[in-house]
Formats: sequence, C-alpha cells, structure tokens
Amino acid sequence: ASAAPAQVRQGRVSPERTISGNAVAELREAIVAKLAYAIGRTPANARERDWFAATALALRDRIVDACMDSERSIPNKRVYYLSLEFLIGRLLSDAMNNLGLVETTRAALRELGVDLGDVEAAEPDAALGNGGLGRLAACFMESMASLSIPAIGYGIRYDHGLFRQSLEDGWQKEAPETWLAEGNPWEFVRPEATYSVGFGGHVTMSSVSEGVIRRHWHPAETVRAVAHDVPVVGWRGRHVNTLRLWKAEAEAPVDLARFNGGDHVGALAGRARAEAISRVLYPSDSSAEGQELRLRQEYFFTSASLQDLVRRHMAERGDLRSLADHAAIQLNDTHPAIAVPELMRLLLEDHGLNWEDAWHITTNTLGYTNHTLLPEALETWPVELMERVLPRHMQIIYLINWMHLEEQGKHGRGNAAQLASVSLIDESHGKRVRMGHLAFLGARRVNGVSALHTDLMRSTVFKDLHALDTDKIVNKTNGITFRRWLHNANPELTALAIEAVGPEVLDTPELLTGLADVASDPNFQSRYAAMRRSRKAALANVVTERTGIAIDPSALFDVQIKRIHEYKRQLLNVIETVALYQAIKADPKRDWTPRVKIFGGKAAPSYVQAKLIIKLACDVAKVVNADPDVAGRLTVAFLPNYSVSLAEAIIPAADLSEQISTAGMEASGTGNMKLALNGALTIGTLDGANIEIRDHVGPENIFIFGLDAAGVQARMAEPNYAEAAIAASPRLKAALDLIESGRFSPEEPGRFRPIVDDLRHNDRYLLTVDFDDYWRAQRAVDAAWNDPTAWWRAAILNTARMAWFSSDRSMREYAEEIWRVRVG
Ligand code: GPQ
Repeated sequence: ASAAPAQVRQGRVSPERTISGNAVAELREAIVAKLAYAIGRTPANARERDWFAATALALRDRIVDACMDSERSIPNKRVYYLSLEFLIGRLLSDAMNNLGLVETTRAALRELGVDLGDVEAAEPDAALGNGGLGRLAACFMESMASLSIPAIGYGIRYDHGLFRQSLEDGWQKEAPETWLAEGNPWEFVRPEATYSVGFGGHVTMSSVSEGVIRRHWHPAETVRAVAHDVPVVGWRGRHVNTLRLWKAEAEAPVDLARFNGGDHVGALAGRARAEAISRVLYPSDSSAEGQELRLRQEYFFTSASLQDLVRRHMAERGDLRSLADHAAIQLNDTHPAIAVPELMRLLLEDHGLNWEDAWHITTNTLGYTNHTLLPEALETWPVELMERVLPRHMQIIYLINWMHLEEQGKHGRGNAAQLASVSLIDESHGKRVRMGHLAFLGARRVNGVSALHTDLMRSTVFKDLHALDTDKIVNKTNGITFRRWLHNANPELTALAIEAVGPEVLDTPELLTGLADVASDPNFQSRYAAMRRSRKAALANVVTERTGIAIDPSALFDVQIKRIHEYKRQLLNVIETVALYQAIKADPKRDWTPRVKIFGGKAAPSYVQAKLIIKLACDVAKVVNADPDVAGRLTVAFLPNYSVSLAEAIIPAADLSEQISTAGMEASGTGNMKLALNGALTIGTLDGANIEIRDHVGPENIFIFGLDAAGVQARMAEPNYAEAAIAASPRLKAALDLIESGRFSPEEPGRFRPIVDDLRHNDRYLLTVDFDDYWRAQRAVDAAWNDPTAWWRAAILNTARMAWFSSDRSMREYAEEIWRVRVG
C-alpha cells in the first residue's frame, strides 16, 4: 500500500493522515460498480451527475456499515426532533469529511479521470427549509450524530423544496425547485414503515363501564405516510442517525369505479389531493401560513412520526407508560404542536390510558423550541377549521384548556383578563387556537434560542404562562456545526488553525482560542489575509458569472445574506448605500475605503414589500455600478438564488457581516455565527445572539450600533418618531429624497414611493431612528479597514473566540437540561 500525505493540500481538511492505495482502489472499484449496476452507465458515457450518484451510493454503503454498529443495541433514550424543515443542503462533502474519506475519494475519482470538485457541484441542494429554522435543524442533526446522541429527525420529503429565485431586471421571479428530478442517492425508501393519517370525519362515543366514556374518531379520509430515510453520519463515522422524511401517498392510487365509469381525470383526484401534502415546501419564513394544506402538512408529519415512535417504543419496551423515560420529543417551533393532542389521542384511544396518566406522559416527553416573538409568525388556527380537519384533536384541546383554566381559578388567577391571556383559545378576532400556548402547556421545557430572546419570551408573549411555572422556560442559544461551516466551507482557514493549534482542533473547537496567541503575529496575519484573498477572488468570479458585475477582491466585502424581511432591515443597508453614494459623489477625490456590498436572500413570493426592497437594491446597484465617479470605491451586487451552497462560498470570503435587525426582533441569528467564525467582523445591533457574540469576541472586535431592545420598546411608544428622526438627520433625509425622486427608477419615478412613504409615516422597524448610528458605525468600519494589522488581529480573534457557538455545545445543553439523555 502506498501512503500519501493527505490533509489540506488540495484545499480540504480531513482527519486522514495518510491515504492508503488499497483504500483508494477499493473505493474506485466500488464507484465504478455503482455506476454500472445502480445507474447503468460506463465511465465513458457518465455525466457529472452520474459520477455524483455513483460516489454517493458507494459512500452510503460505508455509512450503512457504521449505521449497523450504531444500531446494534437499543439505546436507553432517543431524541426525536420534529421539524417541518431540514435545510440540509448538499450531503456529499459532509459524508466524506465525517467518514474521513475526502482524500481517498478525491484520489479514487482522479484515477478515473474525474475531478471531485465537479462531482460535488453536481449534487443538488436539498432545500427542505426556508432559512435559519430549517438550517438549525440540519446543524443539530449533524451534531447529535457527532456526539453519538441517538436521534431521529422527522420531517416531510417535499418533492419541491424552496423555490429557485431569479432576478429579472431586479424583480424576483420564482421557479419550482426540482432536487428529486434525478432521484436521491442518499435515501432509503422504507415501505414497511408506512402509517395511515386521518383527516376530517366525526367522533363517536361509547361507554366502557359506568362513568367511563371513550371517544372514537372516524376520519373521512386517510393518507399514507411512507418513510424515506436519509442517514446522518457523525464526525469520524462513529455514529449514524436517521433523518426520516415522510412522503404522502393515496390509500388507493386510482378510483377504479370512477375510472370505469369514464371519469378518467376524476379517478385521480383523490390521489392528487393526498399527494399534495408532501408536494411543496411553503416558502414562508417567520410568518404563519394559515392555509388548510399547511395544517394538513403539520398534522400529517406529526401523526406519522408519533405513530412511528410509539410503535418503536412498544416493540422495544412493551409498555407506553415508560415513554418519557426512553423518548424525548422536541418540537421545532409550533409547526408540530399538534403533537400535544395527537400524543394524548394515541395514549387515550389506541392504548387505553386514562387522562391523568396520558397527560403526565405527554408533558414529560415533549419539549418546545420557540423561534420568534413576531406577532405575524405566531401560529393560530381558526377553531372552525380545526373542527373540520381534526375534530377529535379540537375536543382534546378544549379539554386541556378547560382543565388548565380551572387550575387558574383554584390559584386565584381567575379574572377574565388573566384567563384570556393564558387560554389556548384566542377570542379577540374570531376563535382561534394558539399553537404556541398549546405547545407551552404540553411541554416539560420550553426554550428560546438566545439569551435575549429567552428573556423576552418570559417578559412578553409568554409572560402569564411563565408566571405559572417559572422553571419551564430555559435558554438554549443556537449553534452551528463547525464540520460544515468551518472545516468543509473553509479548508484553508482550517488548515491555518491546525497548523497553529494542532489537529485536535478538529475534535475540540475550544482549542481555537489558541489562535489568540498568533493574532498579532505578522506572519500568521499575512497568511490569514492570503486565505481571505483567495476566497474573495473565488467569490468575485461567482459574482461576475452570476450577475455580470465585476468586483475587486482587494475591496472590503460587506455581506448581508439572509431571508429578505423588513425586520432584518436590508433596507437600512440599501439606504446607507445611497447615502454613501451621495457622499462619494459630493467629494469623489477623498480616499474612500473601497467597498463591495453583497446581498443575497429570497423573499416570500407573496411578500410585496420584501420584493420591492430587492428591486431597490438592484436598481441602486445599477446606478452606483455605472457611475464613473464612484468606480472602484463602491460596488453593489445582489446575488440571486441564495442557498446553503452559495452561503458556503460567500461566508469564507466576507470581511464584514451585516446583522442589523431591529433589536428584539431577531430571535437569534445563526448566519452571524458562521460569518464571525470565519473571521468576518460584525456590524450589528444588540439583538439575538449578536449580544452573546459581542460578549465572546470582545466589544473592541465588533461594531455595535443602534437602540437596544428596551430602547426600541420605548421609542415605539413615542409619537412621530420617524418624522423626528428624519428631521434630525440631513443625510437620511437626502437619501430618502433621492430614492423618492426616481433617481434609481427613471423609467418609473414613483416605483419606490411606497417604501419612502412607509418610512416617513410608519417605520415599524425603526430604521430612521437607527440610521445615523449605523452610518457612524460604518465609517468606523472604514477606518478600521485602513489599519490592516488591527483589522486582521480582530478577524483572527473573532475566529479564536467563536468556539462556544458550536452546535455541539447547544446539543450538549439540550441533552442535559431538556432531554435528560446521555451524550456519547
Ligand atoms: N426563524 Cl419563526 C426562521 O428561520 N423561520 C421561522 O419561521 C422562524 C424563525 C429563525 C429566526 O428568525 C432566527 O433568528 C433564528 O436564528 C432561527 O430561526 C433559528 O432559531
């Protein structure tokens, strides 16, 4: 066997110290065999996509071997992570890296005349999520596998993930995403794990003995949920978990009676209706959808998941009374909150438990994570709709509520206002079920996702429920998996870290703190800067390829990448761009700090204001980029179709990370963590996890501006705050006037008037109020950039001090305080 040094030479990191010729030959042969026998191609006629599928299948075999090891014994307790979204992105590099087979795979493919990079690029992103919430679920799955926490993720196998975004003359256009068009080599279909999920119908009663009444649900319609398993392999291949995604199928593929009667289209209607459930991911981020199909999706995957885990528990333990000892079910936001009455129903009806026992088991098994306090995102369902779609669940919800409100009365908290605020039913505008309240009551622990967010949960939305049980709400600050967001996305930086602090840093991110020792070392700084330069050159190519805009890799790369949402305030960044443009025009000779502003993100298709903000960013870009006075000083680019894999290209190339939400509105943020870990300096408000990032990296290594959450609350109570702020800021006024004048939309001068009008008269996100301090912070950034030694020191210290934001840390905390499950 020949030995070749591996590690990072080719721009990748792997735990492989050496690769053996045998291992390469074996993998090469496995890939060729998959190509022939699973895909039906020869090396001569294989496309990149075929090589990808063959490589994935060959690696999947290795994962299965590890999987069999993981499953050899029944774990004492499993975590079940229920999430309507898993934004897992591409899986090949994750799998290779965690199996320690990056270099082996690269060499095997090279011997076949194939480039690993091209094969990786042929994998479609699995975009089964919108943004932070779905990506968090993916990071958590990877960390649980890496920590050997036995876990199953449950979600929906959408045929179409998040839509593809293109920009037509700056307007967002949506096209369906088709990641499954050529199949998914990672998944195993499990027809034996199929469950029936009911909808509609009616409830009957029977009395079993005196005083004991049982209820039975007779659904009008049932849909089959078929399991599709994707293995999740942990670091060093030590443990494998499963992501189980449900596909909806009709009980009968065709209505033969109708078909034979000549109604060939109608004969397929039932099938279409059933399959619609797992057809498309709703493209809404941080806003409640409110449509019947969405409720069907939520109940569909929750019911299938609970049936599956109950069946597993019965097979392993034979008695549901011990469920809480062996299962921890985490609800990722309220989307699976229907789990509360569904688990009750299964315990009461299918397993004959009494109410008290069922409630005890339910409330000791479930946990609930809240991801936002924005009112428009808090899910509520009309009682009328619930009664129609889930009549039995509505009864159970009423009963839970009745007992809960009775209890309040007993404790002297029975006045109408108190009861109204803690009731599961909101009666303020028609009767609606509050899913957050339902999840809260059904859970043993309820958690927020950053320290600030958790405090705000206690003091605002869940104030009165919190008062009933002050131990229930706990904080679990989000994290990110370093395997993907440092090791895979930024192999050059990882190589530098390994050199500086040793290869153990791959297993123990805390060792990154050792980088602080070399933060001022000129030699290390110059290599850190060279790493960034090479990533920026690569990103510059991507930007030019996709937008036609040329950007200078030596300029400061200022990035804002995230969903487009008013509270995230991309508009604040665009207005600052306009103000900067005006300042440069007024004094073109000054030594302006060259800056490239890069935007990326999708707007919900129905979110008119967000789409107009994208258009404004693009229109501003067009004017700024074409103006010879600003050439080389300011360039603006909106990169279309932001995705996990695009994030992997942008984040290592970013110098400045924009985290500028209105304080109190961003629950945590996780992009902020990825960027800081990769050495971008943050410009941000005291919101979400930014506060904790500041605490870790040090206030001198981050640019903080604007009102804090309390300041925001106070200012919102003042009349005409926007008017006052604009009047006090000539710079802001001039920028707004320029936008309003039609300067950026000469063919339609009034195009952006709605945006400016809204700021002048409404400004719910206090952009006008924070503008001047944002401008000040941006100029402090300019000054800092002009002192490279200080800049790189700050960047290196960011990387060094971000270790705590590993999702391994988050998962350990969940394991200990919420799930009470052993790690490892
Ligand atoms: N988040 Cl409610 C989403 O991505 N989608 C949602 O529907 C809701 C929240 C985000 C939230 O905005 C971020 O601040 C968090 O970092 C992220 O969830 C994960 O907790």
